[in-house]
Amino acid sequence: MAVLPQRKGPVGPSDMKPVTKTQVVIIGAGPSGLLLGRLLELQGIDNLIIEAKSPDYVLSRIRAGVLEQGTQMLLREARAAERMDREGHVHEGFALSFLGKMERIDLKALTGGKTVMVYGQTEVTKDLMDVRAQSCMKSIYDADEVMPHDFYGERPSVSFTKDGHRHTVDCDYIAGCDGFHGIARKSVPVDKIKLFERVYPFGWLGVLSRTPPVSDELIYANHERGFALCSMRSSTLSRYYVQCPLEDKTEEWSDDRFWEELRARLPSDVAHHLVTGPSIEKSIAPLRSFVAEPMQFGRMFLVGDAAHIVPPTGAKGLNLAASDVYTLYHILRKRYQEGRTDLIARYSDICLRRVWKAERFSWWMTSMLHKFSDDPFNQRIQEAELDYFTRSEAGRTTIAENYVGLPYERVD
Ligand code: RFL
Ligand code: PHB
Repeated sequence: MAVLPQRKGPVGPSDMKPVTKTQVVIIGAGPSGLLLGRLLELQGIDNLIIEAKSPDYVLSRIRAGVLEQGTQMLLREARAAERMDREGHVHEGFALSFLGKMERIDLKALTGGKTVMVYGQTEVTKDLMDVRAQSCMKSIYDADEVMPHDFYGERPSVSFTKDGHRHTVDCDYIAGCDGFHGIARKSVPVDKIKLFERVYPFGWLGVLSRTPPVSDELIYANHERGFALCSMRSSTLSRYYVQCPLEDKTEEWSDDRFWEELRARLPSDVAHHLVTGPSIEKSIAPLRSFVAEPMQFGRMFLVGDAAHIVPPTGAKGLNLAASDVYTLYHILRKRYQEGRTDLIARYSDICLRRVWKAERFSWWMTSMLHKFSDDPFNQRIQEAELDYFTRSEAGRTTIAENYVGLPYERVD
């Protein structure tokens, strides 16, 4: 029987009775961990979230902006979508820019009515934190030395240090939702896991500014100077990116330099309309493709960035995390409500089929849109590929159906 807290909110064990047993321990309070925790809670499945950082730190990370319909559906099922449905912006298309022109991908027309929602990951995380704070499920933030144990046996546990005290929580299952640098994947014996990786020779310099977006829809730009992306969070908040050398530091990029470089990579009529202003956040992110196989190790599952990373060019990372959550949520629901222990072993295969397709799309978009070398041959090939795909309805449909998100596989 789990010891549940009587107080609401993310509190540590120092000021309340410590939890010693629960059904599912979730490591990491990013979007994967919070969404899984909430969906399990609504099914009456007891869970504890253990997070290494503080709530403010988790909320300070500016990341994804584009949600597939499957991700939106899950947030609604989690009853955490009220603000998304009110403040998010439905996008029916986006543009690919190359050779000084723009070609629109009409997502809605090409996919039989599917669209995406522009709503920031920070807001998704905040909404999920808020619903968790109102529930009786417990979250422990600022936990040190988090460690999963005995997941190949019948009685796994997770230990951690909080306020100088070491704690251990027994559980039935562990969900490793702790991102690429987390402990869950690293605690798997090396002979039980296979890693696939591609590191790209450039990064994305991202800027958030309180300026109206240059366009109503996202623009992904191929240019001989390098890739650029025009995105947004709202009608008054823009998010822009330019490809930059990996070794660059944000201090080397004054706001003026950033705006000048962005303008140079956009078609002139778009550049002309760009409204600039002081940056309110500026960061450089490396680009990586990465997959860990399998994604289940006895009674421990890897979920989201803990198991796979995609370069952000296809807007797939958060959405893939959500589809893992969908699969694990249904497997655990059927395990607890119908006694279906047979489904546990299917988690990895179901997830990886979708993961590899999103890996392929993200890698392909990255390859087609970024500058990899000074060789002008590569630039011409990219332009030919963009021209070929955007002129053909089959080509546009391929891009659109991947961008809105491939269907989820049913769990039964
Ligand atoms: P997260 O968000 O990394 O959360 C993991 C959490 O685990 C905690 N943690 C630990 N907790 C306990 N013990 C430990 N030992 C721990 N180690 C780590 C961390 O503090 C953290 O709170 O993983 P999660 O939940 O799987 O979510 C994945 C998404 O964050 C990620 O895929 C997306 O942000 C990727 N991404 C995008 N995805 C999209 O779907 N659409 C987009 O438009 C999009 N744009 C982006 C992106 C990622 C970017 N960057 C910076 C990598 C744009 C960028 C620039
Ligand atoms: C973002 O708004 O941060 C964003 C949008 C689309 C992407 C990547 C990032 O493909």
